[in-house]
Amino acid sequence: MDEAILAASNKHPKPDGKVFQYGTAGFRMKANLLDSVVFRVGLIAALRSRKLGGQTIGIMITASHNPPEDNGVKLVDPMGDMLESSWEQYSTELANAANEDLVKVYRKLEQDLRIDPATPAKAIFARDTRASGPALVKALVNALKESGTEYTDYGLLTTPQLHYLTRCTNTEGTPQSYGEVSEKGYYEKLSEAFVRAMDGKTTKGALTVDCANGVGGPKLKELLKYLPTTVDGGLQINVINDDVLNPDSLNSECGADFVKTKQRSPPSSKAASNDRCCSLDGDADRIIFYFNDPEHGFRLLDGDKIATLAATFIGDLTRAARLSDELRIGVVQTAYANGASTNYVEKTLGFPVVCTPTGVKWLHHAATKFDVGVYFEANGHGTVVFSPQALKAFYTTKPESPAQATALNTLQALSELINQTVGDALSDMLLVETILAHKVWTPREWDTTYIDLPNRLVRVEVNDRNIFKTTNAERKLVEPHGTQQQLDSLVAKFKDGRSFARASGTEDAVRVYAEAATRSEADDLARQVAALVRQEGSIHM
Ligand code: G16
Repeated sequence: MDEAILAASNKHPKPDGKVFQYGTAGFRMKANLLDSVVFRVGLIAALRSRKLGGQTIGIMITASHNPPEDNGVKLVDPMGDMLESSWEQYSTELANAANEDLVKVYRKLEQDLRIDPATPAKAIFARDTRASGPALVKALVNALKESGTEYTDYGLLTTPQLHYLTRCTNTEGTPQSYGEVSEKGYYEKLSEAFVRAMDGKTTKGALTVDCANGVGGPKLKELLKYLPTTVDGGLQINVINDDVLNPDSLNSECGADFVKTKQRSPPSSKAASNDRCCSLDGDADRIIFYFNDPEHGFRLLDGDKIATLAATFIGDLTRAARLSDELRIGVVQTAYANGASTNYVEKTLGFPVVCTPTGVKWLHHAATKFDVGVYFEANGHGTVVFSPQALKAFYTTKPESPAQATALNTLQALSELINQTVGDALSDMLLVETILAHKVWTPREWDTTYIDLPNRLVRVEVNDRNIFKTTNAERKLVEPHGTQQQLDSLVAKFKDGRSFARASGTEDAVRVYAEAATRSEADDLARQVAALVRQEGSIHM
């Protein structure tokens, strides 16, 4: 087998001098550099599966919100969550092994991790719509074949669908079965839960969905076939930016990242004032809502607003179900969360807030410490996870009133509707529609629950982003030395000012976030901190 792995690996050689790093969401870079990485990720999947006694590992080939010329690859653990963090290091090690040492490093990992090579290995994989996807799939398949891994190719899927299928595959036929192991099973699960959660309520007006010209477009259209039609009081959805034939259009002037960072609608949107709109990202694991207010212009309903909406609704339901004394609800955010949202959750809703570093893996983990863990990054990536105790309470509590019975029924439906494995734009979209329908809210009413502090996110390109090292959930810089003090003195000049800088784990850039009392002050603070980062980046080369 070793000779066969080496021979296959020689067809996917590592480019000279390139250093790879398993980042915020796996390996991500220009697609033409990824061939050897994807091959080696296939080998890691084999090791991980064997280590876990032959459970199925998921592999997703996507670069999500990144531009069309990028691609990436990430691993999914058997329950559908992100790869256990200690394995990121092993993946990085194997990705960086010299071509001639690859088999040696692979066997050493096998030995060090006490993996029995005779254990069967299984993997499933899928990709998004990027033009570079099919060639990378070939590299992956070569590695899976040569490492003796049984695999299923699911073709094109959204990232959350692949997470769903990974969990379904590993729980099939057990009491924890998560659903039917097929794409159809995913649509059926979501649509049945949606109908049940809506409980006869209807939304008002259409929802315009911008699909970022990514895989979310065809998958949303497929989902719509399973959902009740407008004739039955179902959703009215206008799909825009669903061109998957022109590869250059992906995430270009559209999508969740564009809307969040530019703080404006995609130019292609024809939505009228007050119309509900949302944008997915390239692999449909993020969603952002927005609308145009005739008085105040563009209004963003980002991940923070989705988190507060979900926490409010589920909090009300647990009270009505008389479960609020026994279930702990908490909200998990990152440093990007708007200060006004954190304040609102803690002071108005009365729920604890936990702050973690960027990356769904961190938020998800922290959220599982609650019975109802609501986690969303401000960029729209998130979900709500329910503990086994919460699920037991939803399903076994004997209702003593019709109101309690209704609340329990809605909670059960939500636990099926909300993807328990990872943030899922399609599932989150249905969750928001459900809540707005129950509350009979327009986006404007949702928007006014609290007022965001004006904020600005800037992307700064530097020579080496890795010199920017942070602590305290990425809120403070420890390196380059002295930079944080300079940043603090800039922030001190602004009313309600807050700012931080951190290296992106998915793009070759440093991100600067700033918020302040007014729009112009937030912009000004962001500009000044970005200039500081640029300057430090050029000094410490
Ligand atoms: C990925 C991660 C998210 C993260 C985002 C940006 O999202 O899954 O948790 O917020 O990258 O990360 P960074 O600021 O480190 O570049 P996606 O949607 O691109 O997979």
